[in-house]
Amino acid sequence: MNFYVMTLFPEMIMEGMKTSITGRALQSGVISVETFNIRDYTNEKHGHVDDYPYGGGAGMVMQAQPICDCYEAVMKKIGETEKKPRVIYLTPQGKVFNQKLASEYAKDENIIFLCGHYEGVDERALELLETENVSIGDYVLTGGELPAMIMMDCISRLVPGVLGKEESADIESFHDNLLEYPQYTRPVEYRGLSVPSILLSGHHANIEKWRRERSIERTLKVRPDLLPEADLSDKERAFLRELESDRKDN
Ligand code: 6GU
Repeated sequence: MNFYVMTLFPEMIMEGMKTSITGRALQSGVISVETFNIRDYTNEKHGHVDDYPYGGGAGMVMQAQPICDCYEAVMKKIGETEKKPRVIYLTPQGKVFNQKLASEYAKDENIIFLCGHYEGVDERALELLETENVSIGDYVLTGGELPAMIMMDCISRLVPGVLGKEESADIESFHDNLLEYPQYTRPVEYRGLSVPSILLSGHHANIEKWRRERSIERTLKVRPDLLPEADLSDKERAFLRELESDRKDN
């Protein structure tokens, strides 16, 4: 998986990506990240990349020229490909990123990100690059760099070889539309709080059942919107109905 990031803050991207699991994947070569500084491509003699919006209004708009020239440099670097690489423009005006989109993107060989700043990007640049506009949630950030890093992190862990065998085991964790059960490690007692005794019992079937129930409970409490899509057994459905009626009673 090769990521290309068009940005005004390349050091921010590299500093974030070279840490932890993505850093290890960069070292081993299963993923690559290359940044392109949009400012390097401006024809404006003072190095400006933005200007006032036509029609007035607050803030500045990133101009089409440096972005389009930057994009051409990226495409030249990628070279000939079977299909046109996806160009993702990070914007709160986009469709919302999720695990399903991540799995789709993880199949690509090359992905290009365009990180915007200021009040946005000249719409013609987005049209010319045929961008796919993506948001990471319903809140507003100062720029597209953090969203690009979040997306690269999420996509990377789906690329074969990025996670170790142990880590890969829970790659499906969000797929079945249930939140994770609570985890505990040593010691058995900490500040008066004990590990649930069932986890020390060694009875694998009971532990599995307990974990599934805690997952269902937690999902009902904080993400009930996920439950209609969750894959539950008849017994688990009955357990859920019981929880729901308990909640109504209280
Ligand atoms: Cl992709 N960009 C910015 N600037 N803010 C956001 C976002 C993206 N997604 C959520 N908020």
